[in-house]
Amino acid sequence: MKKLLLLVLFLPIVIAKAQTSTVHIIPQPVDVKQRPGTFLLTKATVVAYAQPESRTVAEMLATKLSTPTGYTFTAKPSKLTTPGTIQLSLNSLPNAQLGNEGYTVDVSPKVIKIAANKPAGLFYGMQTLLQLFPKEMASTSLAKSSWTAPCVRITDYPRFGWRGVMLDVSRHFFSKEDVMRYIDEIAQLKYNTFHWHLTDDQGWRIEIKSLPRLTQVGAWRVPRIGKIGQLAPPKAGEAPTDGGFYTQEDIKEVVRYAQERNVTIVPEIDVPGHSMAAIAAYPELSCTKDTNTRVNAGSNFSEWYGNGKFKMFIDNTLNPSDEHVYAFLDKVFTEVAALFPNPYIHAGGDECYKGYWENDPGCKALMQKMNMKHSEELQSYFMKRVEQILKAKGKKLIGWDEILEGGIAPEATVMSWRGIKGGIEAAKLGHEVVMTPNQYAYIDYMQSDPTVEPPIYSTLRLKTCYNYEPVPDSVDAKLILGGQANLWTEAVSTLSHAEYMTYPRCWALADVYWSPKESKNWEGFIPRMETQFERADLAGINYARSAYDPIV
Ligand code: TNX
Repeated sequence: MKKLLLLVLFLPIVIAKAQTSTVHIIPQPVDVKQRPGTFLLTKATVVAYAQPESRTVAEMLATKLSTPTGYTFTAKPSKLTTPGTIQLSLNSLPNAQLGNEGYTVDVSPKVIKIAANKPAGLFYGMQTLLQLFPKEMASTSLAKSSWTAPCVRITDYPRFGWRGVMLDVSRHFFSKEDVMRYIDEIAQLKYNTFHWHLTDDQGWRIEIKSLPRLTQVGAWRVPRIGKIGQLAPPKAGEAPTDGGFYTQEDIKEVVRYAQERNVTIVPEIDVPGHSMAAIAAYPELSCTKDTNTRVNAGSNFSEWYGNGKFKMFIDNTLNPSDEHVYAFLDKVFTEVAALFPNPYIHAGGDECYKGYWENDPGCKALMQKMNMKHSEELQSYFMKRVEQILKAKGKKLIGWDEILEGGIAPEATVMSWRGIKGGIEAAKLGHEVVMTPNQYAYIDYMQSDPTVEPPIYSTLRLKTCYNYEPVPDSVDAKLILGGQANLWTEAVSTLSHAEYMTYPRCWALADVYWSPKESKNWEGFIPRMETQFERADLAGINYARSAYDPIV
């Protein structure tokens, strides 16, 4: 009798425990309270939106629920929550705790309610709800399952406002369809920023109507002949080998697509270094004005680190002493600013070789006139001019941490990539910072077994990503806007390979940038990741299963 009583007393706890393990959400929500019972999705379920502003997300949810179940849901306007309803509604009184991106999800046996202050929150509530259903809900075709979600009350909001992923489309070109798919994937993980690295030595990828050669010439590689670092002169009729670019119509389409998913796009035009594609199109912008300059067909590494020394063999830098360069940049940024609603434009600033500047009469004269002692000050002068150009167009400058050298532009935001030092220095100077340190957030680095992955010069293990803490000690946490994962693509040429490099590390970093610091728990992450492997299989998303293999 006593035993029976004990069983009756503890049974609900046992059941609740067993059910807790079914809630596998990435990123980990702030608060999950599970209750007994489930909601059963049937073909009679109604997807309702309480206000017109909730309609877009409701329609997305209806589509998402229809594909694997085979039921045909359509979103309906309704304030009612009759049994069998999934309702999306905006809070009439804003809930301060939730902010602009937070949400609550309430699953009871009869109704599911997703509530938020803003549509962005509803979008994230939807992503969470989809992960409450069985993994088959991730399927992109008809699937079989019992379509139940556990009864639960989730309250959730992000730790950081900037949760980004960067994709380099210069070293290898990715079609607009690939880019949209990648954006859709990261949006499901509650990333809200897509940093689009649009230009580099290996290709200029954005149409600038007033400067047509940027894409006519700069978007296409030519075959390399000659030794490393020495581009051979063009042969008559030499055909471009590979490349591509986005028209302005393509860009608008991608921006709209991202907006519907609460993703804002930060475009990057990388100057004054990494500019060989622009210089191939307009050689007069460099110091050497070498008309034999070609879009760099080699990789970044072979080109730059020959003999283990940092040296540029070909001038890939814009001439900071030439007013034509600023006129050129004004044209470029006028068109870029008009295409992207995001207040930030990334202007690069990284790895600028200054050897050609040091020998250029114009640069020397400018240095003398401005009383500069070091060529780093020339880069500082350049970035400050860029900031002025952007400011005149209502935009804010963000750049890689080299923009600190020689004096940072007054209002610039710093992306800290060479570790966290730059981020700390910028924050101490009162500047805003986005953390993307290479040792924690560079997803172009190898992640697992070198025998199955193409070798790259460094390694970043999953657990290291997971354990990353973006706010350094001793800085004002308010200045750390958030962080990113960066995918450079010297060695990545397909979307499938990009996905392989991205997951599971961007699942770990989704927790880092969204979830409360206190909820960090590696052991707790593993089962959530394993569920995510299964969802990815059904969704046709590639990933590196070996990434958490303990033997490597
Ligand atoms: C450094 S990160 C670069 C990129 C390379 C990357 C490779 C940064 C601002 N510059 O040009 O692709 O290393 O890991």
